[in-house]
Amino acid sequence: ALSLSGTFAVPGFCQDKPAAIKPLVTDLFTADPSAHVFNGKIFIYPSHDIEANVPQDDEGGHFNMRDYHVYSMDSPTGKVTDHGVVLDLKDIPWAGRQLWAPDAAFKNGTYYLYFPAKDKQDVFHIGVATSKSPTGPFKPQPEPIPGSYSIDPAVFTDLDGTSYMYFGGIWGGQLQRWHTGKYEKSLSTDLGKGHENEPALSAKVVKMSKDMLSFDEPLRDVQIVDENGKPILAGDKDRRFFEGAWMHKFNNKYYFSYSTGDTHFLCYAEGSSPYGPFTYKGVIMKPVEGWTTHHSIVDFKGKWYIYYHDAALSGKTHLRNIKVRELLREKDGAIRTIEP
Ligand code: FUB
Repeated sequence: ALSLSGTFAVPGFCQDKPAAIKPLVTDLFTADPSAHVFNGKIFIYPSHDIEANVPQDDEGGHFNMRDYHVYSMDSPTGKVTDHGVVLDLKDIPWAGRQLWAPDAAFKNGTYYLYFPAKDKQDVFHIGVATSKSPTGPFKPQPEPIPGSYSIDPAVFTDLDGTSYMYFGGIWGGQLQRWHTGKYEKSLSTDLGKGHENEPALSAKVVKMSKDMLSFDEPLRDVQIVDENGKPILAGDKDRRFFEGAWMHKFNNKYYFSYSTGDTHFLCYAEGSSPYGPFTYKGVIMKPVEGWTTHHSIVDFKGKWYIYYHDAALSGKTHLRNIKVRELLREKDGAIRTIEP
């Protein structure tokens, strides 16, 4: 099979010999990289992992992050510049703990940093902070986005200028607790035993308001269906949505990608509208070192790149490091599976 953009994407690194892929940042632990091209440069908005000495649990209590840094690069494999702390937990009036995977967007001459955090009652919501520069510092809004919950916001702006937020994550991300429309604390991981043959819990998608600070409509489910048009089931753990949503558009098709969490795949599904439904297509990346896997996909000068993380640097699942490699496609747009 031929790729559209060549096999030797990253200078000196062969797609088929991944051992050479190096962490982009080595002086801090970083994860969940959301990469964007602003003004011809790459900006990365990652989580900043720290050792907070919180014991590991199924709710991700050991991911106890307290601030965000922004990184920039002139090219996907170029020098990485750390722009320092751009938002700190102590400056977010509503937030209690756990600054998880963020994303960023640009509109109206303003840069928006979207981030999940637990409020003071330990319920995840999504906040937004603004800056006139892609490198911050970002000033948080006093309250989370009304109607937001759960984790892992990813904001996609279509060619017509409309922006959409995709978000959600089960287990520690608390998406299952909102299944009935109101917060239900007793659901700790997913819908639980006996629900395996029901449609899996869905990520959410919503159009953003013009000022990018609120939602413009009710939330919708991001439906993922199989090749027969049937919803992916909750028991189908190799394919069902877990967390880490991302959207990109290629050749007029919408590619919704995500992590399967406890089965550790990055997968994708394809659709003809930003709202879906999306048909499951395959695995983008097989399991990396560490429990979590999380990515973003970005076009830089006609080549596509995947930013992701693993835990190779520390050997500890909550102390991760971000990496990049080229994303290769077959002629029909299908994404070639990466063996990390
Ligand atoms: O970084 C904390 C959480 O781990 C993220 O929000 C998830 O996507 C997973 O990567």
